[in-house]
Amino acid sequence: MPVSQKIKEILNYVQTCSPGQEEFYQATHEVLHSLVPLLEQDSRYLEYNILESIVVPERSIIFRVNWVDDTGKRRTNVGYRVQFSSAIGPYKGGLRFHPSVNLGIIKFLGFEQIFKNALTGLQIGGAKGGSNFDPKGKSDNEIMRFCQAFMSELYKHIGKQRDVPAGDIGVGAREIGYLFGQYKKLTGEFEGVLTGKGLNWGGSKLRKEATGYGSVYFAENFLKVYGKDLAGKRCTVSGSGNVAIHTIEKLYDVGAIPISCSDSKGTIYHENGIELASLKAVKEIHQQSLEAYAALHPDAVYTSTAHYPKEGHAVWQIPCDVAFPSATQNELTLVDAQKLVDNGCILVNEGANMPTTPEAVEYLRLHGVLFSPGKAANSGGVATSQLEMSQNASMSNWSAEEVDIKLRTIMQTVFKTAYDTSVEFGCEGDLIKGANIAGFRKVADSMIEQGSV
Ligand code: NDP
Ligand code: 2IT
Repeated sequence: MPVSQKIKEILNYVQTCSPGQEEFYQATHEVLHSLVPLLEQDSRYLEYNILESIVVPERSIIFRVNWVDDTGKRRTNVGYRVQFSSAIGPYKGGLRFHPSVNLGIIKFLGFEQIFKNALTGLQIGGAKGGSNFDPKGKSDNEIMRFCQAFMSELYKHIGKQRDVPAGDIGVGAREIGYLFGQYKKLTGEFEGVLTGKGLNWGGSKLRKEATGYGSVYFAENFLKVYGKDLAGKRCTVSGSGNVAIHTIEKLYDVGAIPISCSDSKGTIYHENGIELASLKAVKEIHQQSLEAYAALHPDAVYTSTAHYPKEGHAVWQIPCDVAFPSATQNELTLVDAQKLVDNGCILVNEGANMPTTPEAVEYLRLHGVLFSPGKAANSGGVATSQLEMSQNASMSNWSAEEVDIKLRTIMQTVFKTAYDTSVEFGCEGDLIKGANIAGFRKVADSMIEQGSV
Protein backbone atom coordinates (compact mmCIF):
# COMPACT_ATOMS: atom_id res chain seq x y z
CA MET A 1 0.00 0.00 0.00
CA PRO A 2 1.40 3.46 -0.86
CA VAL A 3 2.63 5.41 2.17
CA SER A 4 0.13 8.25 1.68
CA GLN A 5 -2.73 5.75 1.65
CA LYS A 6 -1.48 4.21 4.89
CA ILE A 7 -1.30 7.68 6.50
CA LYS A 8 -4.90 8.38 5.45
CA GLU A 9 -5.98 5.13 7.13
CA ILE A 10 -4.20 6.03 10.35
CA LEU A 11 -5.69 9.52 10.38
CA ASN A 12 -9.16 8.06 9.82
CA TYR A 13 -8.50 5.80 12.77
CA VAL A 14 -7.42 8.81 14.87
CA GLN A 15 -10.66 10.59 13.97
CA THR A 16 -12.80 7.55 14.72
CA CYS A 17 -11.30 6.81 18.11
CA SER A 18 -10.97 10.45 19.24
CA PRO A 19 -14.12 12.15 17.92
CA GLY A 20 -14.41 15.90 18.35
CA GLN A 21 -10.70 16.36 19.13
CA GLU A 22 -10.14 18.83 16.28
CA GLU A 23 -6.85 20.31 17.46
CA PHE A 24 -5.40 16.85 18.06
CA TYR A 25 -6.47 15.79 14.60
CA GLN A 26 -4.91 18.96 13.12
CA ALA A 27 -1.57 18.24 14.84
CA THR A 28 -1.45 14.55 13.85
CA HIS A 29 -2.46 15.42 10.29
CA GLU A 30 0.43 17.86 9.93
CA VAL A 31 3.05 15.60 11.49
CA LEU A 32 2.10 12.37 9.72
CA HIS A 33 1.86 13.95 6.26
CA SER A 34 5.23 15.61 6.66
CA LEU A 35 6.84 12.21 7.38
CA VAL A 36 6.12 10.82 3.89
CA PRO A 37 9.69 11.24 2.54
CA LEU A 38 11.14 9.46 5.60
CA LEU A 39 8.61 6.63 5.47
CA GLU A 40 9.29 6.09 1.77
CA GLN A 41 13.01 5.86 2.46
CA ASP A 42 12.87 3.61 5.54
CA SER A 43 10.19 0.92 5.68
CA ARG A 44 10.90 -0.07 9.31
CA TYR A 45 8.59 2.60 10.77
CA LEU A 46 5.52 1.13 9.06
CA GLU A 47 6.69 -2.46 9.61
CA TYR A 48 7.02 -1.86 13.35
CA ASN A 49 3.64 -0.11 13.56
CA ILE A 50 5.25 3.05 14.91
CA LEU A 51 2.71 5.47 13.44
CA GLU A 52 -0.33 3.67 14.87
CA SER A 53 1.46 3.53 18.20
CA ILE A 54 2.75 7.09 18.44
CA VAL A 55 -0.69 8.71 17.95
CA VAL A 56 -1.98 6.95 21.09
CA PRO A 57 -0.79 8.36 24.44
CA GLU A 58 0.97 5.88 26.69
CA ARG A 59 -1.47 7.01 29.38
CA SER A 60 -4.22 9.65 29.77
CA ILE A 61 -5.24 10.58 33.29
CA ILE A 62 -8.50 12.52 33.69
CA PHE A 63 -9.54 13.50 37.19
CA ARG A 64 -12.00 15.49 39.24
CA VAL A 65 -10.72 18.60 41.01
CA ASN A 66 -12.98 19.76 43.85
CA TRP A 67 -12.13 23.02 45.58
CA VAL A 68 -13.86 25.71 47.62
CA ASP A 69 -14.15 29.34 46.47
CA ASP A 70 -13.94 32.43 48.69
CA THR A 71 -17.69 32.46 49.30
CA GLY A 72 -17.52 28.90 50.66
CA LYS A 73 -19.12 27.44 47.54
CA ARG A 74 -17.86 24.03 46.36
CA ARG A 75 -16.54 24.04 42.79
CA THR A 76 -15.55 21.25 40.42
CA ASN A 77 -13.15 21.30 37.47
CA VAL A 78 -11.66 18.63 35.25
CA GLY A 79 -7.92 17.88 35.50
CA TYR A 80 -5.78 16.17 32.83
CA ARG A 81 -2.33 14.72 32.44
CA VAL A 82 -1.61 13.02 29.13
CA GLN A 83 1.67 11.09 29.28
CA PHE A 84 2.30 10.69 25.57
CA SER A 85 5.74 9.23 25.12
CA SER A 86 8.57 8.10 27.39
CA ALA A 87 10.66 6.70 24.52
CA ILE A 88 13.62 9.02 25.12
CA GLY A 89 13.18 10.17 28.72
CA PRO A 90 10.76 10.91 31.56
CA TYR A 91 7.52 12.61 30.52
CA LYS A 92 7.96 16.39 30.32
CA GLY A 93 5.59 19.21 29.40
CA GLY A 94 3.54 22.05 30.78
CA LEU A 95 0.21 22.47 32.53
CA ARG A 96 -2.42 24.80 31.04
CA PHE A 97 -5.20 26.36 33.12
CA HIS A 98 -7.74 27.92 30.75
CA PRO A 99 -11.52 27.51 30.32
CA SER A 100 -10.99 26.21 26.76
CA VAL A 101 -8.98 23.18 27.97
CA ASN A 102 -10.36 19.77 27.01
CA LEU A 103 -8.85 16.37 26.21
CA GLY A 104 -8.32 17.23 22.52
CA ILE A 105 -6.34 20.38 23.36
CA ILE A 106 -4.16 18.56 25.90
CA LYS A 107 -3.57 15.71 23.44
CA PHE A 108 -2.51 18.08 20.64
CA LEU A 109 -0.11 19.82 23.00
CA GLY A 110 1.25 16.52 24.33
CA PHE A 111 1.71 15.14 20.82
CA GLU A 112 3.64 18.23 19.69
CA GLN A 113 5.73 18.06 22.86
CA ILE A 114 7.10 14.59 21.92
CA PHE A 115 8.85 15.94 18.83
CA LYS A 116 9.75 19.31 20.34
CA ASN A 117 11.50 17.65 23.25
CA ALA A 118 13.33 15.23 20.94
CA LEU A 119 14.55 18.15 18.82
CA THR A 120 16.26 19.78 21.81
CA GLY A 121 18.70 16.85 21.83
CA LEU A 122 17.91 16.30 25.53
CA GLN A 123 16.54 13.16 27.24
CA ILE A 124 12.94 14.21 27.80
CA GLY A 125 9.72 12.47 26.79
CA GLY A 126 6.44 14.19 25.87
CA ALA A 127 3.43 15.07 28.05
CA LYS A 128 0.94 17.83 28.74
CA GLY A 129 -1.71 18.51 31.35
CA GLY A 130 -3.98 21.13 32.75
CA SER A 131 -7.54 22.00 33.63
CA ASN A 132 -10.55 23.95 32.39
CA PHE A 133 -10.14 26.06 35.55
CA ASP A 134 -10.19 29.79 34.70
CA PRO A 135 -7.64 31.67 36.82
CA LYS A 136 -9.04 35.06 35.67
CA GLY A 137 -10.81 36.94 38.42
CA LYS A 138 -9.83 34.40 41.09
CA SER A 139 -8.24 35.52 44.35
CA ASP A 140 -4.78 34.37 45.36
CA ASN A 141 -6.35 32.06 47.96
CA GLU A 142 -8.66 30.53 45.37
CA ILE A 143 -5.71 29.88 43.05
CA MET A 144 -3.86 28.27 45.96
CA ARG A 145 -6.76 26.04 46.93
CA PHE A 146 -7.31 25.00 43.32
CA CYS A 147 -3.61 24.15 42.84
CA GLN A 148 -3.58 22.13 46.07
CA ALA A 149 -6.68 20.19 45.01
CA PHE A 150 -5.21 19.61 41.52
CA MET A 151 -1.94 18.28 42.97
CA SER A 152 -3.78 16.06 45.46
CA GLU A 153 -4.55 13.77 42.52
CA LEU A 154 -1.65 14.56 40.17
CA TYR A 155 1.08 13.68 42.71
CA LYS A 156 0.29 9.97 42.30
CA HIS A 157 1.41 10.06 38.68
CA ILE A 158 4.51 12.29 38.63
CA GLY A 159 8.07 12.23 39.97
CA LYS A 160 11.51 13.59 39.11
CA GLN A 161 12.36 10.49 37.01
CA ARG A 162 8.81 9.81 35.93
CA ASP A 163 6.96 12.94 34.82
CA VAL A 164 7.99 16.56 35.39
CA PRO A 165 5.26 19.16 34.68
CA ALA A 166 5.87 22.90 34.20
CA GLY A 167 3.90 26.03 33.23
CA ASP A 168 1.94 26.99 30.14
CA ILE A 169 -1.04 29.34 29.61
CA GLY A 170 -2.40 30.38 33.00
CA VAL A 171 0.35 28.60 34.94
CA GLY A 172 3.37 30.65 36.03
CA ALA A 173 5.69 30.87 39.04
CA ARG A 174 2.83 31.44 41.52
CA GLU A 175 0.92 28.32 40.47
CA ILE A 176 4.10 26.21 40.29
CA GLY A 177 4.83 27.33 43.87
CA TYR A 178 1.45 26.19 45.20
CA LEU A 179 1.66 22.93 43.24
CA PHE A 180 5.17 22.24 44.55
CA GLY A 181 4.20 23.00 48.15
CA GLN A 182 1.35 20.51 47.99
CA TYR A 183 3.51 17.82 46.32
CA LYS A 184 6.08 18.20 49.11
CA LYS A 185 3.39 17.99 51.77
CA LEU A 186 1.86 14.82 50.28
CA THR A 187 5.10 12.96 49.57
CA GLY A 188 7.55 14.38 52.09
CA GLU A 189 10.07 14.76 49.24
CA PHE A 190 11.83 17.99 48.24
CA GLU A 191 12.64 17.04 44.67
CA GLY A 192 12.75 18.52 41.18
CA VAL A 193 9.29 17.28 40.25
CA LEU A 194 8.24 20.55 38.61
CA THR A 195 10.17 23.13 36.60
CA GLY A 196 9.67 26.89 36.57
CA LYS A 197 10.20 26.90 40.33
CA GLY A 198 11.08 30.02 42.34
CA LEU A 199 14.75 30.98 42.30
CA ASN A 200 15.04 30.50 46.08
CA TRP A 201 13.90 26.88 45.99
CA GLY A 202 15.41 25.13 42.98
CA GLY A 203 14.31 27.18 39.99
CA SER A 204 16.69 27.93 37.13
CA LYS A 205 17.74 31.43 36.22
CA LEU A 206 16.28 32.44 32.85
CA ARG A 207 13.57 29.73 32.81
CA LYS A 208 10.94 32.48 32.89
CA GLU A 209 12.57 34.28 29.96
CA ALA A 210 13.66 31.18 28.03
CA THR A 211 10.77 30.58 25.63
CA GLY A 212 10.67 34.18 24.38
CA TYR A 213 14.45 34.58 24.26
CA GLY A 214 14.80 31.20 22.54
CA SER A 215 12.17 32.15 19.96
CA VAL A 216 14.21 35.24 19.00
CA TYR A 217 17.47 33.21 18.91
CA PHE A 218 15.75 30.75 16.60
CA ALA A 219 14.57 33.53 14.24
CA GLU A 220 18.11 34.92 14.12
CA ASN A 221 19.53 31.52 13.17
CA PHE A 222 16.96 31.12 10.39
CA LEU A 223 17.41 34.62 8.92
CA LYS A 224 21.21 34.23 8.97
CA VAL A 225 21.00 31.43 6.37
CA TYR A 226 19.56 33.97 3.93
CA GLY A 227 22.04 36.72 4.84
CA LYS A 228 19.50 38.62 6.95
CA ASP A 229 19.12 39.54 10.63
CA LEU A 230 16.64 41.12 13.01
CA ALA A 231 18.41 44.47 13.47
CA GLY A 232 16.07 47.30 12.55
CA LYS A 233 13.24 44.90 11.65
CA ARG A 234 9.70 45.89 12.60
CA CYS A 235 8.21 42.93 14.45
CA THR A 236 4.62 42.17 15.39
CA VAL A 237 4.11 40.03 18.48
CA SER A 238 0.75 38.62 19.61
CA GLY A 239 -0.08 37.76 23.21
CA SER A 240 1.15 39.61 26.28
CA GLY A 241 1.98 36.73 28.60
CA ASN A 242 5.21 35.01 29.49
CA VAL A 243 6.27 34.17 25.93
CA ALA A 244 5.23 37.48 24.31
CA ILE A 245 6.82 39.72 26.97
CA HIS A 246 10.19 38.00 26.82
CA THR A 247 10.10 37.90 23.02
CA ILE A 248 9.63 41.67 23.05
CA GLU A 249 12.45 42.06 25.61
CA LYS A 250 14.92 40.05 23.50
CA LEU A 251 13.84 41.76 20.26
CA TYR A 252 15.01 45.07 21.76
CA ASP A 253 18.32 43.41 22.78
CA VAL A 254 19.02 42.42 19.17
CA GLY A 255 18.09 45.85 17.77
CA ALA A 256 14.65 45.00 16.38
CA ILE A 257 11.52 47.09 16.95
CA PRO A 258 8.59 45.17 18.51
CA ILE A 259 5.50 47.19 17.65
CA SER A 260 2.55 45.17 18.93
CA CYS A 261 1.11 42.90 21.60
CA SER A 262 -2.37 41.55 22.28
CA ASP A 263 -4.58 39.74 24.77
CA SER A 264 -7.98 38.10 24.60
CA LYS A 265 -9.67 41.52 24.77
CA GLY A 266 -7.66 43.56 22.26
CA THR A 267 -4.51 44.57 20.39
CA ILE A 268 -1.95 47.33 20.91
CA TYR A 269 -0.11 48.88 17.94
CA HIS A 270 2.65 51.15 19.19
CA GLU A 271 4.39 52.51 16.13
CA ASN A 272 7.57 53.63 17.87
CA GLY A 273 7.92 50.36 19.79
CA ILE A 274 6.18 48.73 22.77
CA GLU A 275 7.21 50.31 26.08
CA LEU A 276 8.35 47.21 27.94
CA ALA A 277 8.25 48.61 31.49
CA SER A 278 4.60 49.67 31.06
CA LEU A 279 3.69 46.32 29.51
CA LYS A 280 5.25 44.43 32.42
CA ALA A 281 3.53 46.70 34.95
CA VAL A 282 0.12 46.26 33.28
CA LYS A 283 0.38 42.50 32.79
CA GLU A 284 2.78 41.09 35.40
CA ILE A 285 2.15 43.40 38.34
CA HIS A 286 -1.46 44.58 37.96
CA GLN A 287 -2.89 41.81 35.72
CA GLN A 288 -4.91 44.34 33.75
CA SER A 289 -6.16 44.28 30.17
CA LEU A 290 -4.15 46.09 27.51
CA GLU A 291 -6.60 48.98 27.66
CA ALA A 292 -4.56 50.05 30.69
CA TYR A 293 -1.45 50.17 28.47
CA ALA A 294 -3.32 52.35 25.96
CA ALA A 295 -4.32 54.70 28.77
CA LEU A 296 -0.62 55.15 29.66
CA HIS A 297 0.40 55.72 26.02
CA PRO A 298 -1.95 57.97 24.05
CA ASP A 299 0.20 57.47 20.92
CA ALA A 300 -0.53 53.70 20.97
CA VAL A 301 -3.54 52.43 18.99
CA TYR A 302 -5.83 50.02 20.85
CA THR A 303 -8.26 47.82 18.90
CA SER A 304 -10.72 45.89 21.01
CA THR A 305 -11.45 42.31 20.00
CA ALA A 306 -15.08 43.30 19.51
CA HIS A 307 -13.92 45.70 16.79
CA TYR A 308 -11.65 43.31 14.92
CA PRO A 309 -12.13 43.72 11.20
CA LYS A 310 -13.97 40.74 9.75
CA GLU A 311 -11.01 40.16 7.44
CA GLY A 312 -8.74 38.94 10.23
CA HIS A 313 -7.06 39.53 13.58
CA ALA A 314 -6.02 43.13 14.26
CA VAL A 315 -2.45 42.20 15.18
CA TRP A 316 -1.74 40.67 11.75
CA GLN A 317 -3.13 43.72 9.90
CA ILE A 318 -0.16 45.76 11.11
CA PRO A 319 2.60 45.97 8.48
CA CYS A 320 5.71 44.14 9.72
CA ASP A 321 8.91 42.43 8.58
CA VAL A 322 8.67 39.52 11.01
CA ALA A 323 5.64 38.13 12.90
CA PHE A 324 5.88 36.32 16.25
CA PRO A 325 2.51 34.67 17.06
CA SER A 326 2.92 34.04 20.80
CA ALA A 327 -0.59 33.73 22.29
CA THR A 328 -2.48 30.55 21.46
CA GLN A 329 -3.44 27.93 18.84
CA ASN A 330 -5.02 28.90 15.50
CA GLU A 331 -4.68 32.64 16.08
CA LEU A 332 -3.20 33.31 12.60
CA THR A 333 -5.62 32.31 9.84
CA LEU A 334 -5.60 32.37 6.03
CA VAL A 335 -6.82 35.99 5.78
CA ASP A 336 -4.15 37.01 8.27
CA ALA A 337 -1.51 35.22 6.20
CA GLN A 338 -2.73 37.01 3.06
CA LYS A 339 -2.38 40.35 4.84
CA LEU A 340 1.12 39.50 6.08
CA VAL A 341 2.19 38.57 2.53
CA ASP A 342 0.65 41.79 1.10
CA ASN A 343 2.55 43.77 3.72
CA GLY A 344 5.91 42.18 2.83
CA CYS A 345 6.46 40.02 5.92
CA ILE A 346 9.54 37.79 5.45
CA LEU A 347 9.28 35.40 8.43
CA VAL A 348 6.57 33.99 10.69
CA ASN A 349 8.21 32.59 13.84
CA GLU A 350 5.84 30.63 16.10
CA GLY A 351 6.32 31.35 19.82
CA ALA A 352 2.99 29.72 20.70
CA ASN A 353 2.04 26.09 20.03
CA MET A 354 0.33 25.67 16.62
CA PRO A 355 -0.78 29.33 16.33
CA THR A 356 -0.93 29.21 12.51
CA THR A 357 -3.77 27.34 10.80
CA PRO A 358 -2.80 24.78 8.10
CA GLU A 359 -4.30 26.97 5.32
CA ALA A 360 -2.29 29.96 6.55
CA VAL A 361 0.93 27.91 6.69
CA GLU A 362 0.40 26.72 3.13
CA TYR A 363 -0.26 30.25 1.87
CA LEU A 364 2.82 31.66 3.61
CA ARG A 365 5.08 28.96 2.21
CA LEU A 366 3.64 29.27 -1.31
CA HIS A 367 4.42 32.98 -1.19
CA GLY A 368 8.01 32.51 -0.05
CA VAL A 369 7.58 33.59 3.56
CA LEU A 370 9.99 31.77 5.88
CA PHE A 371 8.17 29.77 8.52
CA SER A 372 9.47 28.54 11.90
CA PRO A 373 7.16 25.90 13.44
CA GLY A 374 6.48 26.24 17.16
CA LYS A 375 7.88 22.84 18.05
CA ALA A 376 11.28 24.14 16.96
CA ALA A 377 11.05 27.90 17.60
CA ASN A 378 9.53 27.74 21.11
CA SER A 379 11.61 24.79 22.35
CA GLY A 380 13.86 27.06 24.45
CA GLY A 381 11.34 26.92 27.30
CA VAL A 382 11.29 23.19 27.73
CA ALA A 383 15.04 22.98 27.04
CA THR A 384 15.68 25.35 29.94
CA SER A 385 13.31 23.25 32.04
CA GLN A 386 15.66 20.36 31.37
CA LEU A 387 18.57 22.59 32.46
CA GLU A 388 16.61 23.16 35.68
CA MET A 389 16.23 19.38 36.15
CA SER A 390 19.92 18.98 35.53
CA GLN A 391 20.81 21.63 38.15
CA ASN A 392 18.42 20.01 40.66
CA ALA A 393 19.93 16.57 40.09
CA SER A 394 23.48 17.83 40.65
CA MET A 395 22.43 20.30 43.37
CA SER A 396 24.03 23.15 41.43
CA ASN A 397 22.93 26.65 40.60
CA TRP A 398 24.15 28.13 37.33
CA SER A 399 24.44 31.87 36.64
CA ALA A 400 22.13 33.58 34.12
CA GLU A 401 25.13 33.90 31.77
CA GLU A 402 25.82 30.16 31.93
CA VAL A 403 22.18 29.31 31.25
CA ASP A 404 21.99 31.83 28.40
CA ILE A 405 25.05 30.33 26.70
CA LYS A 406 23.48 26.86 26.93
CA LEU A 407 20.11 28.17 25.67
CA ARG A 408 21.74 29.87 22.66
CA THR A 409 23.64 26.68 21.85
CA ILE A 410 20.51 24.55 22.14
CA MET A 411 18.49 26.89 19.88
CA GLN A 412 21.31 26.78 17.32
CA THR A 413 21.28 22.97 17.51
CA VAL A 414 17.49 22.78 17.19
CA PHE A 415 17.63 25.06 14.14
CA LYS A 416 20.52 23.17 12.56
CA THR A 417 18.83 19.81 13.14
CA ALA A 418 15.56 20.97 11.54
CA TYR A 419 17.33 22.81 8.70
CA ASP A 420 19.84 20.04 7.89
CA THR A 421 17.03 17.50 7.87
CA SER A 422 15.08 19.67 5.42
CA VAL A 423 18.15 19.68 3.16
CA GLU A 424 18.62 15.90 3.57
CA PHE A 425 15.06 15.34 2.33
CA GLY A 426 15.29 17.76 -0.58
CA CYS A 427 13.09 20.52 0.83
CA GLU A 428 15.64 23.11 1.92
CA GLY A 429 14.16 25.59 4.42
CA ASP A 430 10.90 23.66 4.97
CA LEU A 431 11.34 23.48 8.72
CA ILE A 432 7.95 21.84 9.26
CA LYS A 433 9.20 18.75 7.43
CA GLY A 434 12.70 19.15 8.88
CA ALA A 435 11.52 19.44 12.50
CA ASN A 436 8.91 16.70 12.27
CA ILE A 437 11.18 14.20 10.54
CA ALA A 438 14.14 14.85 12.85
CA GLY A 439 12.03 14.67 16.04
CA PHE A 440 10.08 11.62 14.88
CA ARG A 441 13.16 9.71 13.73
CA LYS A 442 14.83 9.98 17.13
CA VAL A 443 11.71 8.88 19.02
CA ALA A 444 10.75 6.15 16.54
CA ASP A 445 14.25 4.65 16.49
CA SER A 446 14.21 4.58 20.31
CA MET A 447 10.82 2.83 20.26
CA ILE A 448 12.15 0.18 17.88
CA GLU A 449 15.31 -0.32 19.95
CA GLN A 450 13.21 -0.75 23.10
CA GLY A 451 10.80 -3.24 21.53
CA SER A 452 8.31 -0.60 20.33
CA VAL A 453 7.29 0.24 23.88
P1 NDP B 1 0.41 33.17 29.37
O1 NDP B 1 -0.73 32.65 30.13
O2 NDP B 1 1.53 33.80 30.10
O3 NDP B 1 -0.09 34.22 28.27
C1 NDP B 1 -1.02 33.86 27.29
C2 NDP B 1 -1.32 35.06 26.43
O4 NDP B 1 -2.10 34.65 25.31
C3 NDP B 1 -2.15 36.11 27.15
O5 NDP B 1 -1.85 37.37 26.62
C4 NDP B 1 -3.58 35.71 26.82
O6 NDP B 1 -4.51 36.77 26.90
C5 NDP B 1 -3.43 35.23 25.40
N1 NDP B 1 -4.42 34.17 25.12
C6 NDP B 1 -4.47 32.94 25.70
N2 NDP B 1 -5.51 32.23 25.23
C7 NDP B 1 -6.13 33.04 24.36
C8 NDP B 1 -7.27 32.89 23.55
N3 NDP B 1 -7.97 31.74 23.53
N4 NDP B 1 -7.61 33.93 22.76
C9 NDP B 1 -6.86 35.08 22.76
N5 NDP B 1 -5.79 35.29 23.51
C10 NDP B 1 -5.42 34.29 24.30
O7 NDP B 1 0.93 31.94 28.49
P2 NDP B 1 2.33 31.75 27.77
O8 NDP B 1 2.87 33.06 27.31
O9 NDP B 1 3.17 30.89 28.64
O10 NDP B 1 1.92 30.85 26.51
C11 NDP B 1 1.64 31.42 25.23
C12 NDP B 1 1.80 30.34 24.18
O11 NDP B 1 3.14 29.84 24.18
C13 NDP B 1 0.92 29.11 24.34
O12 NDP B 1 0.59 28.60 23.06
C14 NDP B 1 1.84 28.12 25.05
O13 NDP B 1 1.44 26.78 24.82
C15 NDP B 1 3.15 28.43 24.33
N6 NDP B 1 4.37 28.04 25.03
C16 NDP B 1 4.64 28.41 26.30
C17 NDP B 1 5.82 28.06 26.91
C18 NDP B 1 6.20 28.51 28.28
O14 NDP B 1 7.31 28.22 28.70
N7 NDP B 1 5.37 29.25 28.99
C19 NDP B 1 6.80 27.19 26.21
C20 NDP B 1 6.46 26.92 24.85
C21 NDP B 1 5.27 27.31 24.29
P3 NDP B 1 -5.45 36.89 28.20
O15 NDP B 1 -4.52 37.17 29.33
O16 NDP B 1 -6.38 38.02 27.90
O17 NDP B 1 -6.13 35.57 28.32
O1 2IT C 1 4.85 24.07 25.45
C1 2IT C 1 5.88 23.98 26.16
O2 2IT C 1 6.96 23.58 25.69
C2 2IT C 1 5.80 24.40 27.56
N1 2IT C 1 4.75 24.87 27.99
C3 2IT C 1 6.98 24.24 28.46
C4 2IT C 1 7.10 22.83 28.96
C5 2IT C 1 8.14 22.60 30.02
O3 2IT C 1 8.16 21.46 30.51
O4 2IT C 1 8.92 23.49 30.34
